[in-house]
Order: sequence, then C-alpha cells, then structure tokens
Amino acid sequence: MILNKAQIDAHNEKRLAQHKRAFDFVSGELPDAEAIIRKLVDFQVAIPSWALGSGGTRFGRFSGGGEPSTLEEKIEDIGLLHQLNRSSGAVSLHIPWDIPKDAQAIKNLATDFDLKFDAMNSNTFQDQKDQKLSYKFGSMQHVDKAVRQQAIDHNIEVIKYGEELGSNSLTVWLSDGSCFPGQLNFRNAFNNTLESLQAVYAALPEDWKVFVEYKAFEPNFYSTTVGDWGQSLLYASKLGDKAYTLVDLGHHLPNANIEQIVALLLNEKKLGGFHFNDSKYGDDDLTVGSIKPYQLFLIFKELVEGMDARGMNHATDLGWMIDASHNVKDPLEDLLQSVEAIMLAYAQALLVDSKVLSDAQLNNDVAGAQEILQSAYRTDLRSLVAEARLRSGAALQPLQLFREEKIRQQLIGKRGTNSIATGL
Ligand SMILES: [Mn+2]
Repeated sequence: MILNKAQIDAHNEKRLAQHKRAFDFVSGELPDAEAIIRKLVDFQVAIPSWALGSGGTRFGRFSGGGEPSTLEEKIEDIGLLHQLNRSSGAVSLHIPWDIPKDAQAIKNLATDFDLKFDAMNSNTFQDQKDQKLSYKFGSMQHVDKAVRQQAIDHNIEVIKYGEELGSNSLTVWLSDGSCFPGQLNFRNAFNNTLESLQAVYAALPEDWKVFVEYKAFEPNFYSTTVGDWGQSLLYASKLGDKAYTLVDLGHHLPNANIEQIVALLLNEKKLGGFHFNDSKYGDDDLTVGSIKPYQLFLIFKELVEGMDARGMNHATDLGWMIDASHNVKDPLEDLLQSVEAIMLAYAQALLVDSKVLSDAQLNNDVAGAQEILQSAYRTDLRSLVAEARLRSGAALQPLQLFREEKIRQQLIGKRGTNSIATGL
C-alpha cells in the first residue's frame, strides 16, 4: 500500500491543535454537532471506475501519468481515496470496461481496502470490438429486434458480474434517441425500450434494484428516448417496485430545478440513486460543488427532508455515486474535492431545522424561510467534516496529504507516464 496509518497519524498530529480550535468554535454554536458527525461518519460515496484516469473531449485528451490500467489498479486507487477520507467506501463498475476476470480475487482485493460494490453500469452506447450488431441507431429502442436482444443480453451479463461481486443494483443509461426530426417514431422507440427494459427487469435477482438514468441530450441532439425525469419515471413505474429513477446532476436542460425533481421522486418512492457532478452548461462532468454549491446544498436539503419524512436510512437507502470526468485536474485530487463537497453539502442540509422551516412555510414567511436556508448554507462546517474523518481514521486534510506524500509521483513511478485508464 502506498499510504500507511503512521503517515495519516503524523499528518493529523501536525494539524490537530489548529483543527481543534476551528472545531470547538463551530460545534459550540450548533444544537447537536454530534448527531451530524455520526451521520457523516456513516455516509459513503461510490467512486466510478471510469473516472480514475484523465477524461477527454472529442478535441483531445491529456494524460497526467500513473493512471490505473487494470481493474486491480483501479480498486487500489479507490482504496487509496478511501484511506484518505474514509468516505469513499464503494466502487461503481462499468462493463465491459472493467470485466472482472477473477471475481473472487477482485472481491478480496476490495475487501482489503474496505470497499463494497455499488451499482453496476452497462454500456450500449458504444460498439465493442467483436460485437455482432451495431448500436449506431440505438440499442434498446432499435427497430431491429436482434439489436434489442443483444442489448438485453449485455445487461443480463452485467447483472451476473454484479452478483459475483456482491453488488445489488444495475444502472442503465441509454444514449438512444435521434439526431434529426423524422428519424424515429417516438412511440415505437418508447415501447421498444420499455419491452427491452422489462426483459432485463425479469432477470433481476430478488434483492436487486434497477436504476433508469435519464439525460436531456448528447450524443443524440434532437430527441433522447429516456430524456428527462418524467420519461424515466414512466419506465420505472411501468417496470415495477424494483425500478427507480437515477438523477445525474449534469443531465438536465439549463436551469432545471433539480431539487424539486428530487423532492417529487422521493415523494413517489421512485428515487433510486444519484450521480454527483457539477456543470455550467451541459453534461460538463465537473468537480462536485465547483460551480453551483448552493444548488448542491438545496438538493441535499430536499434529500434529507424527503428521506426523513419516509424514515429512510440516509447512508444505505439510496445509491450515492459520483459520475465525473477530469480533463485538467489530477483525477484523484478531483475526486477528493468532490467527496468533500458532497459531505459538506450533506452536513449543511442536516443543520436545517425542518420544524422551524415548516413553521415559516405555514406562516407564508418567505423572508424567514430564506434566512433559515442561507444561515445553514453559510455556516462553515468544514471542521465538522474533518472531525468525522478524524474519528474514522482518515486524514484531516486528504488533498494536502495526497500532495505531501507525492502520491501521484509514486503512481507514475510504479505505472509509468503512458498508462491509460479505460473510461470516459
Ligand atoms: Mn451518469
């Protein structure tokens, strides 16, 4: 292992006095800091196996070196993140990029790092080498039944891999749609997709869930067959109790009110999971909280309120995952920042007094309601998040420790400058 406990302890020791001052100052002002810390300790975010290398755009790709080129190395990288923050305790795998050749060995390796397997992801948005039929004109929506069957078979194969690893959910994101008016019949595309999803649903093990992820546009630019939360909810409702909608923050049209979407999906018992990222324009896949941190807080406020209203377990009842791409940052540094942003928004949401907010709403106290939200959002809870890390055995400042120990340079030393990770 690149990082050992002694290094984390030494890092924390150096910063302990400063941390204590900040933590005592903030926690003294809060009604119940301990309750928030306990929830933060439990909360884990899954790291996508496809986001550990440099992402690219259609214009180019600039590798930073030391990328994980095998599934084993990807698990090691996620294990490293988890050692640093103790909040990245799960892996979300993408098939066929990350097919486990020896599932038991991969499972053992993940257990060594205290990692679990979150949702499995299928891929029918690309053609693979040796693939019989092409997905150029869609997969589950395709006019040719044989192409649809190929997509169904692939998803069932992904479930099989997931079962071997101990996962219990499948995320289906389809790029299916059309680029020009008239290219496809909307109703036929919907019905074909529904029928294909029903075949996959029928193959789900008893304790599994399927998440139907929607996206407004790209790679298709005229219509997308699972284009928004309404369409996803339609599929999930028609499929049955094990089917849910998955919200990816970057998959909406500009200015969509994502917090309202989340609130209603939770209300309908149909919110299954999350893909966190941030964006300025479209599906930018930027670091979580880097562009619209207040929106992230508002989303978490709805999540906390909605889950509490239904007595759900924050840590385990929804799938929490990051879906991001890193074009200019070190992918591991970016992921550390993303997890930190998620924990901070979650902590701030836990600070909102729902009873006081509800009273303000019942009295139509608009200004008062805004004060309640913004007062929680403007409370600096970074030391609370750090305290949760400290108590879990992680680093007070994960990004700093990553840099102090020159971890990227060590990875480049081990793997070279030209190793390439599969992914987006
Ligand atoms: Mn996604």
